[in-house]
Amino acid sequence: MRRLRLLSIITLVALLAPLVLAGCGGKKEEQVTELHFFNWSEYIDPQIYDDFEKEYGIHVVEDTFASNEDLLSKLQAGATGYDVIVPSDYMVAMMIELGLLAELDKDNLPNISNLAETFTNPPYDPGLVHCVPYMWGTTGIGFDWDYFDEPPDSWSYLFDPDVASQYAGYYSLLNDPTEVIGAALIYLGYSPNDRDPAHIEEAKNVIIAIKPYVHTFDSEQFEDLLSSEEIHLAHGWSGDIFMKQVEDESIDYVIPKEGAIIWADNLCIPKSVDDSPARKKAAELWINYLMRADVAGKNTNYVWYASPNQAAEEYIDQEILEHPGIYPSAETWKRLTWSEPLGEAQALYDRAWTEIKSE
Ligand code: N2P
Repeated sequence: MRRLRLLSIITLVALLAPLVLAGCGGKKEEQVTELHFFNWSEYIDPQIYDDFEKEYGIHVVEDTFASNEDLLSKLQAGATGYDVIVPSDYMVAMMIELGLLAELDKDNLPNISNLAETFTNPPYDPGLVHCVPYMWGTTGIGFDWDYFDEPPDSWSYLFDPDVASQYAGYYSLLNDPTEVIGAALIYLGYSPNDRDPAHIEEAKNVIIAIKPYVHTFDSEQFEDLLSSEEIHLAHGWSGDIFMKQVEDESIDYVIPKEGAIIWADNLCIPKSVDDSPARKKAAELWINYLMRADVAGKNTNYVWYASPNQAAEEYIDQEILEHPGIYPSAETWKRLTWSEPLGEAQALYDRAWTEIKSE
């Protein structure tokens, strides 16, 4: 009997304690100890996760996606577990239109003042209402000098059957509809944002014709495949190749003479996070941390992608700041094109991609 009374007192105390405590300190916010970051693969210095956790007690869990279209379909399928995502420019515009992004509270992002002027008002998110730029780069051709006397500086290496057949089985294309169809359009002399159904059809047929020569469609390991000499050419992203070059000097990267796509990836918070003020705050804390000058500098030194963060420059290695493959010259800039949201034509690209992949 006495035991029973003691037990019920203990239960009562256990039940009431949180209420009493909450009452004392006003309404206590739920403590966030874990954050889910949905990023491209190999796109952050992992040390930054440890540093952030040490400083703020929040553990960042990383999950990776391989393309903007992948990221979009996960969100559209109802994924609500991600606190911070990293879409590229054109995808930011699409996501804003679809109502998938939360608005940022600038009061929680003082480090936004570190950004270079040119990145503070991008056309895909004027005034940085939803996102802040993370890194930028270009999409070109990675290659292994052991197999070339001259850099393979033309898309014909990948898309002209006469040339591409010489590399049959030894090259990869990104597993990315916007990049692959965009590159084929550039090869054909069109814009990577071309909306003419006949041109998109033409690009699709070019890709289907060379598909037998493609070793693999890959966006996450192409630099490793180059290094292991499984492939000699890779349609790929600048920084991934340069990062690999550090350990394998025979690997290099070239922006094709016909032109290429330039892109900027952005840190954004999915709309669903608005339901939890504590999670939203933690997400903003993480974004603000990534914009801290020393952190952004350290990150660029690791991933070899250009930083939109002006204040970070004093922390970025000179070798990177002066690298023409990372910060292209004015001359090269003229050949670069940003991807745009395609509106109605998006369906044509989607259909073309499905046909390419199922051929
Ligand atoms: C990093 C991939 C860069 C993202 N591995 C291309 N938008």
